[in-house]
Amino acid sequence: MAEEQGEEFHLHDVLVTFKACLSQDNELRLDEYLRGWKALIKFMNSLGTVFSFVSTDAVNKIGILERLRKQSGPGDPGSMQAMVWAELTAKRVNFKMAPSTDTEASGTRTFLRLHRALLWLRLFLERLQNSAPDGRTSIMCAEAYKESLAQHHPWFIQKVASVAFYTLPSRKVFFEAMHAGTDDEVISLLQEALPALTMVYDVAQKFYEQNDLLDLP
Ligand code: 1PZ
Repeated sequence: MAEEQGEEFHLHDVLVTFKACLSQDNELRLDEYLRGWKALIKFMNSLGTVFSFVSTDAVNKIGILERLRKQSGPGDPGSMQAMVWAELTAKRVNFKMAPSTDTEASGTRTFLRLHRALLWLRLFLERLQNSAPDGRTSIMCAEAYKESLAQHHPWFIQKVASVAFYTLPSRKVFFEAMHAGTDDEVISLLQEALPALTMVYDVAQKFYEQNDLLDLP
């Protein structure tokens, strides 16, 4: 796929990938989802090393899901829903305890971690899209975090995150790093990307909610 070529991040790649994530009957294709995440990590890394503690965890979780994808048999449809059903049937999902190793971690709880982070991204990009040219990314990021991931993180992670937000580059640098043209072009691409991202998020949210999986440790 085009988005895996070269090191530079293009906002457009994320859009294409997240648009390709859902099948007509709303099956969420894991390979596309993980590809979208990898593009996002590339973006985050292009902003500097301060966020390595964030990207290390995300990269790790992408790795867990990729490994599970590789292990799945030829009949596997490759969707998030199929993975969750298979794990539930095999009693691979631990409802009581967090995994102590990566190999113990179910795909179901690992996907949930990325899914929660996707809400942060969505809230952050919404703010970025509507921000004034002198808008502060650190504030947008902190607000989005408070409304999403923070609710699932222990206080010490919240503290580290809140300090890290102050080191975020400016709106101008963010826009440039997206490699999508002028500010107006970035904004119109965001306007297109956000509904695609939201649809993917909503499908997963509804599925986890219906199956009572939103609080997996
Ligand atoms: C570009 C700016 C990036 C700001 C990112 C905002 C996210 C804030 C802070 C997150 C700290 C993550 C440290 C690790 C936390 C883990 O404990 C949790 C729970 O996993 P568990 O311990 O249960 O196995 N991990 C997560 O919540 C997943 C977090 C992934 C964050 C990825 C954000 C990526 C954003 C893409 C940027 C374009």
